[in-house]
Amino acid sequence: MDKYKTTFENIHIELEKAQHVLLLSHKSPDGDATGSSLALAHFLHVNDKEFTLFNINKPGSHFEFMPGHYAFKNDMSVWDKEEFDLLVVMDSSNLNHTSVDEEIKRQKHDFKIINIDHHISNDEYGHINLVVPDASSTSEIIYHLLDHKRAVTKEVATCLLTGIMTDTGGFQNMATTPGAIDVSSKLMNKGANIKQVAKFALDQKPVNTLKLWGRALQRLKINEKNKIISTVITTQDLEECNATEEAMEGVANFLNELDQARDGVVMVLSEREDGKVKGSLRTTNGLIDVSKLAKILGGGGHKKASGFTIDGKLKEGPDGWEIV
Ligand SMILES: [Mn+2]
Repeated sequence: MDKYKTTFENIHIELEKAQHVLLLSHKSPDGDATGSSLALAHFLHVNDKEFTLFNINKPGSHFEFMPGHYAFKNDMSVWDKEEFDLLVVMDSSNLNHTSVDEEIKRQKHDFKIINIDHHISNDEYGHINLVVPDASSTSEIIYHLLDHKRAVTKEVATCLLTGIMTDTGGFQNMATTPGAIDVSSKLMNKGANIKQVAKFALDQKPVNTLKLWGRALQRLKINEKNKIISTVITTQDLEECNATEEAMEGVANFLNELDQARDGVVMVLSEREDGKVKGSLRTTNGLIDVSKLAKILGGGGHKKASGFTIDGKLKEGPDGWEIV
């Protein structure tokens, strides 16, 4: 992380200068988006900085163990009421993923953007870009940024450990690097509550989520020839299971663990409420780079985990499911 020291310094200078910071992360925030933005919120709070912690969707109830979670706002009036001069966007490879890119464009006053992320496909949309594709998670990057000021408290540590543990699938997927383990051990030394993280962020699945997963598993298709395992989730499923979009997130990772998925590609197509279909791609095959496939379809991500979004709806026809 040594080569990022100047960037850390520049970010701290901007944070210090700012009058009002707006903290933002991608919609349907996962453990990493929630944990990294909450950690920075704790840091600003301790330093008596005025800030607003915003996400278009409030984090799921299984993240409520994270200290300060109640500070999240999803009330759109924030965008008319508050005049921020610094926007920090975390875990979002482009501004589009925040679902408030239009609001950002609409702002008439001057503000700077700091972009902190670990996705290789990051657009570098910030005035300052701290993009570290080798990092397991944005939370791992935030650890180094805050440790630069010796500012990792117990509260911060629990939030950041959540981000690392969820993005590495409990230290099991390809993102599990020595760096991720090293930072996690330091976070435990700072008092991070690993038991809570494991219980609430990893193990506990709301019944609504399990119902939704049940539908996805029922529709599982294995193409032996092309080694593609796929399934679909519709907005009707979401409604009938009373589940949120975030509940869909773990399905692709779960399928990627299956023995049948070894060396193949996992694809989960999920219909979104905004008339789009999201595709999640996973592979454990060292020779396959699914981010290339995602890029062709207008998306991006990592070599082993990527995604894309296309306009359309999912429809079941005589030959199976298709995007129409
Ligand atoms: Mn992440």
